[in-house]
Amino acid sequence: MFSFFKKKPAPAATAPAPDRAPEAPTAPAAPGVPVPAPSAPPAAPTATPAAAEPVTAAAPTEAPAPAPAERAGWLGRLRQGLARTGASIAQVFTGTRIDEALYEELEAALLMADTGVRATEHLLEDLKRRVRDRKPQSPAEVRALLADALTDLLAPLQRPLEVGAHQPTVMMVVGVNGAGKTTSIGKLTRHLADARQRVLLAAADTFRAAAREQLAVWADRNQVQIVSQEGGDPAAVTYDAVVAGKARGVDVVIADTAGRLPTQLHLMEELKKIRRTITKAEPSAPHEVLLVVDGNTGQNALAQVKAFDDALQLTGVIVTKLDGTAKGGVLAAIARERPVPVYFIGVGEKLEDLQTFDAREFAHALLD
Ligand SMILES: Nc1nc2c(ncn2[C@@H]2O[C@H](COP(=O)(O)OP(=O)(O)O)[C@@H](O)[C@H]2O)c(=O)[nH]1
Ligand SMILES: [Mg+2]
Repeated sequence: MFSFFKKKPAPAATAPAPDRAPEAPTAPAAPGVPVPAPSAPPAAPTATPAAAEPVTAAAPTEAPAPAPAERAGWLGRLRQGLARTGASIAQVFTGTRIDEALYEELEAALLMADTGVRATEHLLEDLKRRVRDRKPQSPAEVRALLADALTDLLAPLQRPLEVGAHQPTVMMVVGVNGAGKTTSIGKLTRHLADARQRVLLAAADTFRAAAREQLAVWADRNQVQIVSQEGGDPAAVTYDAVVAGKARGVDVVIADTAGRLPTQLHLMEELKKIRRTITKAEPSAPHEVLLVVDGNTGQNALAQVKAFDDALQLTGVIVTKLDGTAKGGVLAAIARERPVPVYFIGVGEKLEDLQTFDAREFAHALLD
């Protein structure tokens, strides 16, 4: 689910759009209030003159609860995706004794699940501490303690994406080819549009005509605007989109980028250039730099988080394809080694397959 901040007064009431000052001073200190899950009816944050407080859209009358059936269906697909990993970890707890052999088996199972050495060590130490404190009587109880330890490890990754503190909120979406960037942008756009956010897409993957067309289909489907330019320079397209977004007073600008380049130019250099260009168009932007990673790539996903974060200072991660052969442990590795918030996880290609990340829910999907 998203959090929204109270919308500022309509741009027309303040100053002409092109030379509006950056809106940093109003950046709220407190987290926003959750607004309905993607498919729920829109919360419609209304523009009022008092702009400082986070919107109170969580009030039952304004923000109906997330559609439970949809979330449950999604959770089922997540459980299914993680079932094999879950089974091999569960195997560790089928015995009758809580001994060193159990911990050794658990270590192997966690490593197999892409958890990585550091997060595995952390989880084992934490688990042993919990076992000393709580003195469980059976391996099954130890497994419940492991779920607690995993929840605590993952908790810092759980943070809602917030829009509304800036107008527009400018997001740049990056990641290697095929990770699911364009698909995730499409789903995200739909969720934002459902919450009555006006979205403008920038087709900054200008290298492949197919990429532009794919984004245009999503734009069309969601009835949002798109800035696209055949064979154009990705940075120029993004710049135009941010300028247009400011002029038109949209709520969110999302730039889709390329994951592979046909030229000699290094991908990271190209993406850094896009990032700088966004800042030229709006000094407070980009407000979000989101990395999309394919959950199937295991420890490589962690390497991607580190590399993209070093180059671009990520604000969030979207982990896709946890419905396939993904092992899931990589989230623990990210939490331990590069804790960038995981805004969403994807478990399929359909719209409702992208949902917010919840640490406890994920830990239990994996371990119950
Ligand atoms: N199974 C599954 N497929 C996905 C998911 N997200 C994206 N895909 C598929 O992955 C492929 C690549 O996605 P795309 O958005 O084009 O990747 P991009 O190159 O990063 O823009 C497409 O076939 C998508 O339908 C997901 O969560 N689960
Ligand atoms: Mg794409």
